[in-house]
Amino acid sequence: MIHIQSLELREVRLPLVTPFEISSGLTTERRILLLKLTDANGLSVWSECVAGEKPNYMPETIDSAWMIIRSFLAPLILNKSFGHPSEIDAVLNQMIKGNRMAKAALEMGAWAVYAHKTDQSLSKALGGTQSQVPTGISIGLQATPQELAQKVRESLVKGYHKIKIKIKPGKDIDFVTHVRKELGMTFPLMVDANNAYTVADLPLLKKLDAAKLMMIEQPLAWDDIYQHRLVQKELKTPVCLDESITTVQKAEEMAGLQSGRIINIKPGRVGGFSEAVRIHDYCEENGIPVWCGGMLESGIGRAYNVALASLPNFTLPGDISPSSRYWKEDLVAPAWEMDEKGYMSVPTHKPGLGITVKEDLINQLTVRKETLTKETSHV
Ligand code: OSB
Ligand code: MG
Repeated sequence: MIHIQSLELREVRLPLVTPFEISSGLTTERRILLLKLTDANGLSVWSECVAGEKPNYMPETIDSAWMIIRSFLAPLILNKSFGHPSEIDAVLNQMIKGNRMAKAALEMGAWAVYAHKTDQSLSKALGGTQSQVPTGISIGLQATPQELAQKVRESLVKGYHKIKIKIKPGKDIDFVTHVRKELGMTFPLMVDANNAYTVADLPLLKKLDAAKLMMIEQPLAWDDIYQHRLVQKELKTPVCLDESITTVQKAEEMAGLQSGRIINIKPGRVGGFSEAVRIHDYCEENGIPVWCGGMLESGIGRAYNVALASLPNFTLPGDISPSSRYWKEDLVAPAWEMDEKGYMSVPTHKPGLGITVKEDLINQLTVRKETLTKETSHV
């Protein structure tokens, strides 16, 4: 049984080792919302909300998520009893529309509480079958094709199983062509546009076929499915949807309209693990490969992604990179690492997240804090 008695919200600031630029903005320091869920027996777990500082990827932000959790979501969960974490998302979705990143932070935290209480790893609780997952790297926009090729070269040497590069108009075909010319046509390379294009760019997008990419991620609008159909019809390269897939119904729309052939599942984007697993299962039944995306998470959010990525239909390498790719010092011990073959092990033999959260470091980095209990809930 899950019975959350208090919820602590924290904002921590963590500077990225390397600034990360996508088509809609640059991030140099993450403002991260962490939750600490404490149950009736005093068991505490940490979870992470993936919402960024600005609404440039999706509409939510760390500040909107904080408000939604405090005012609307926490009162639906606090001091209520749930038999299983899979019961939680229906309650949240019935009462509150959208705001899936805010919901996910709570829902995934409840799964971790459940995993701890039942003395199993989060991976096991979710139905994970893989004891290690291949790593992948997402490389932000670079100033020149030469600099990009250098970053890709270094990543290949480190052993990443998939290289994803960000593109936008003016930094696309020349950059991708240069990388292929310098480093070869066969290593696993893909691009992510974060909706920087429209259907008017179809002739340009078609030129990317020559680069033999694994996929092109979210070329069109963040909430579009229909127009991606026009792109997929014209391209040999598989289209992968990220932003557009917020529910399993959206995955069904994608498949039905043939708007894409691959899905990037981020549990934070879809409202948590229950929805993420529904998308995973639907894709598995329909022969659609999936991979686990990232949102520049700290080691806490990474634990949740790694657990999800251990499910059987995560057949493509995710945007799952070691702690050192993002942070000088991560919030967890041990830090997430990749082995010399480019794999990350899933902590399948430890209960819950399988890593220790550095509370002292979190305390030092905290710039904002709020504790919610039944008494502080006014809805
Ligand atoms: O589109 O996948 C994306 C980071 C922030 C917002 C959106 C995206 C990304 C990434 C980073 O690509 C992946 C990672 O966490 O390494
Ligand atoms: Mg993406």
